Amino acid sequence: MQTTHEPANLKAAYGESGWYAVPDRLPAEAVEKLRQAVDRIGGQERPEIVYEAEQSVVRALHGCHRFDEVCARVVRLPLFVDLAETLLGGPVYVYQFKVNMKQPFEGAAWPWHQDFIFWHREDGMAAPDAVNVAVFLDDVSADNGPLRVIPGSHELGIIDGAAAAAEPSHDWRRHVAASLEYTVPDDVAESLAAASGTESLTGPAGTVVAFHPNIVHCSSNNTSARRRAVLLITYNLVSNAPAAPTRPEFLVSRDSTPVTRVDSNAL
Ligand SMILES: O=C(O)CCC(=O)C(=O)O
Repeated sequence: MQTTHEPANLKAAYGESGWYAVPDRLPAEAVEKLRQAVDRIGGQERPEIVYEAEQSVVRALHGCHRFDEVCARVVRLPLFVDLAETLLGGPVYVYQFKVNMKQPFEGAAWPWHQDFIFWHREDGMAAPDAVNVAVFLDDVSADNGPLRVIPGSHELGIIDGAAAAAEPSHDWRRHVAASLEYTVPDDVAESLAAASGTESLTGPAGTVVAFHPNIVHCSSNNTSARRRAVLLITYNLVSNAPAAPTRPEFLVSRDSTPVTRVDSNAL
């Protein structure tokens, strides 16, 4: 993946494409600390751990910034907080923290979807004034299930589909599983992709990419022998915090105190 834009044009580039590849990478030592944290947490039995359908393979770790010191510090790194505040235009807090593991051969796909519909319909988030910051903890290439985005699709708002029109299940497990509750129908995604193309978010471990809550995205199965762990930190504008979310706190933070920065080498 190329760095598509100079930092000075960050906001304009993100506004146009709905995603932005940050020129700076997270240093290797910090990535290693996070990989160790992920291994440590993934070996525990905790409600924050979600498994693939087979129940033995870890699919994702949620809300780790609430109980793990390394994860608590990573969300406060200036690289990420500066990025989120620049894109959103004000103080932010951590709305969601997850590591999607995409284990070798077993990590299952994510169908085409948008994130904001989950936050809006399930949590009552008013506006898509949030941003996902993806941090690659492993090298990501075409065969280990990279995220794929449709540039510009964030401008379409919530795309109505059959799933979006249906009565919500209010089962949070359907918000983190391969059988997602709110998807963008394949035919809609395919025609958007035919018109605008797609971008695969690939790159070495430490790569940082921001993407918009309404961008249409998916990822395929990991067909390789290499893991594809990606940390996703969702920052939300403090003024956009939903009033009374009901999903588990490890999916939706209730603490909307603005994030304060740690030193860049604090990991
Ligand atoms: O980790 C992935 O490949 C996709 C993640 C995703 O789309 C999501 O968590 O909403």
